[in-house]
Amino acid sequence: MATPKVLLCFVLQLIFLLFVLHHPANAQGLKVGFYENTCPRVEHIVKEITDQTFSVAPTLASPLMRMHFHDCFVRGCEGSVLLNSPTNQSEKFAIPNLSLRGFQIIDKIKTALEKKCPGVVSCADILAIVARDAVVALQGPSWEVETGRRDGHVSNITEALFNLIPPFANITALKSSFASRGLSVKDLAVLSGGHTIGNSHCNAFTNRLYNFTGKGDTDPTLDSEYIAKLKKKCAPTDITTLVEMDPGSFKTFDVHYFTLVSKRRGLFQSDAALLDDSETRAYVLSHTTDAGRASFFKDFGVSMVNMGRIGVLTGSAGEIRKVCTKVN
Ligand code: HEM
Ligand SMILES: *[C@@H]1O[C@H](CO)[C@@H](O)[C@H](O)[C@H]1NC(C)=O
Ligand SMILES: *[C@@H]1O[C@H](CO)[C@@H](O)[C@H](O)[C@H]1NC(C)=O
Ligand SMILES: *[C@@H]1O[C@H](CO)[C@@H](O)[C@H](O)[C@H]1NC(C)=O
Ligand SMILES: *[C@@H]1O[C@H](CO)[C@@H](O)[C@H](O)[C@H]1NC(C)=O
Ligand SMILES: CC(=O)N[C@H]1CO[C@H](CO)[C@@H](O)[C@@H]1O
Repeated sequence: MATPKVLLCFVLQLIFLLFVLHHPANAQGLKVGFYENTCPRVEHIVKEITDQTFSVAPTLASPLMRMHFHDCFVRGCEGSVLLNSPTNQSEKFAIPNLSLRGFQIIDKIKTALEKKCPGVVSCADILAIVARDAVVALQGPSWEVETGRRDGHVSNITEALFNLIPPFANITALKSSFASRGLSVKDLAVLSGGHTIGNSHCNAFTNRLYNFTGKGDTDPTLDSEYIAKLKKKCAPTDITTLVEMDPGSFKTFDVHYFTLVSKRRGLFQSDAALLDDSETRAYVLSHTTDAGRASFFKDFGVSMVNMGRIGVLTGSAGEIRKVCTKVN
């Protein structure tokens, strides 16, 4: 009598264990498949909308990917970048945010999810899933996105100004900014590769072209032919023109960013700075051709997951917003 019961119990325990080990929660309480029971179709629903969006507006993929980065680097990945403020004092009004676009897509996804599984999926998780879908849409790698983040209550323009890394950051500042968020030097090199897609406004780099040290000079670390090309696109005070960060393949997620940096054609000082540290330099130099593609793709997924763990709210912290632009 007891034997089959004991056996059954054992088998159930084994199944449970295998299940838990398959997608274990990490130290922060996130895990792949967090909505398995509460909103099993979440990733399908997101993908339907992102596919549809990127097919008609492919240029939205890069800013939507960047949105997750901005979210995570200010207060952690808890959706603060999405909040509106009646007095324009939330993060999205900080100067570095000027160019974030695609907020309406996040709202559209949230509306669709609220219909299917009301009050379940956080806005912070939507950003993490969309970032992955955006990279996939541009022929980049895919990775399993950890979910289980909850949304924060606060968004503060001053914090965004202090926490977002400026394009003129040097290697010391970049490394310490990443380290303070639990990210490694390798994560810095790998995630900088995100600049293989998208555009930048001229004003993020015109100092390098016209008045680098206040003497009307140029940045000696930027290739002089490239400077001449960029000057044709950007006048000294231009704050509206967009320039492809990886000219020729800004719509394709590839290793070409590392080729550019190695040729001293990284657009920002923060890109060029990767050559100033032995570890980041080695990473750049070993990923300059398609031979480095598979390794970069694998690393990128790992580093995006690492980034997605910064300062998350889990368990009973925070809330699940009903509308991503405002707290409940
Ligand atoms: C390491 C420090 C970083 C700095 C200083 C930096 C800075 C910038 C700047 C100044 C722009 C141009 C914004 C504009 O003028 O429109 C930009 C664009 C972009 N960044 Fe970064 N970034 C950094 C890291 C990252 C990371 C970690 C990611 C994601 C993994 C990322 C993804 C992007 C993308 C996709 C764009 C293009 C956005 C678009 O097309 O609208 N960046 N970044
Ligand atoms: C907030 O910014 C928008 C433009 O983004 C502007 O139309 C509006 O007047 C601003 N509101 C306040 C209170 O400054
Ligand atoms: C925003 O953050 C700054 C700097 O941490 C702080 O001084 C300020 O009080 C905050 N503002 C609000 C409205 O919480
Ligand atoms: C790097 O930037 C930081 C902060 O802007 C500055 O304090 C530091 O002196 C710079 N380091 C080097 C080596 O230029
Ligand atoms: C270059 O910068 C210096 C110092 O900030 C400033 O005095 C000068 O007017 C600038 N020159 C140009 C051409 O903008
Ligand atoms: C200061 C400023 O103009 N901030 C912008 C930040 O981004 C949002 C969304 O695109 C704009 O509406 C704000 O105007």
